[in-house]
Amino acid sequence: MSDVADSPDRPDRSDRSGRPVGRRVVLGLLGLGAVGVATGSAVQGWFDDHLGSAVRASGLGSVVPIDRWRYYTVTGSFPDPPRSGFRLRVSGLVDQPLDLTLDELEGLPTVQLTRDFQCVTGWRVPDVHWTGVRLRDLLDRAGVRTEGTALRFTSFDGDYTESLTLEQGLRDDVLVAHRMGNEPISREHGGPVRLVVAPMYGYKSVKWLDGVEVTERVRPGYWEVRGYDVDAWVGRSNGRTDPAT
Ligand SMILES: Nc1nc2c(c(=O)[nH]1)N[C@H]1C(S)=C(S)[C@@H](COP(=O)(O)O)O[C@H]1N2
Ligand SMILES: [Mo]
Repeated sequence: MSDVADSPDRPDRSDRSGRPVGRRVVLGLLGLGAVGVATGSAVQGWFDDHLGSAVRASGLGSVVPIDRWRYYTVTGSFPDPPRSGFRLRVSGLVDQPLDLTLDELEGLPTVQLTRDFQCVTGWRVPDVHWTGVRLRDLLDRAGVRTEGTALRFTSFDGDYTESLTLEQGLRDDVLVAHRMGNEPISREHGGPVRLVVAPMYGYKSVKWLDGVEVTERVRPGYWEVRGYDVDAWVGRSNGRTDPAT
């Protein structure tokens, strides 16, 4: 997946192995060192899509530590939304638009969720612990009008967008998260607030979330207009309907 292109590729404190073994090392292990040297994002994306699953299926996954975070950003930089001026807006087809400060958001009833986080390119981080507000609770507060059947999410980065059907967005395992592993969500992971769509691939989980708009129909998001499935259920979607671009 070409979202690797602009992303630093380094482990953080969540890395269980503590060893920063990159794709190039994995490629070397597979005897594809030459490909690794030529590595461009397209090659890496191809590797992730085609060999990542093969590595796991072969059992090599148990010796190759592929379960660590990558920090992604499509803009080439990591925004740093100020905590003080932060607003989360819930707008569109609602009776009562919301415009929440961080304090207000954090003051709402919270829920906890521990789930594997899986990127469509093949990496997965087990048992990530999130704290946040159920998206459903925010939508209840705003009052979704009958014409509203879908949700559009925006990021403070100005570029990234995502979508869900309203039905998907009302699930128990969809959070507007403000804590990760019992700490505020880091800037790199999309803090102060990120969407967490636990049953779907990572691209649904918008970082630096600043807007939720109730819409009349699904408007495909950033990766979806680039060929990825709108319904991104882990294991039930192959994530991509087109060849890599
Ligand atoms: N704003 C924004 N949100 C984003 C992305 C991005 O590039 N920008 N990448 C998505 C993808 S493809 C994945 S797998 C996860 C990665 O989350 P992480 O950077 O915290 O590891 O964020 C998702 N949310
Ligand atoms: Mo991803």
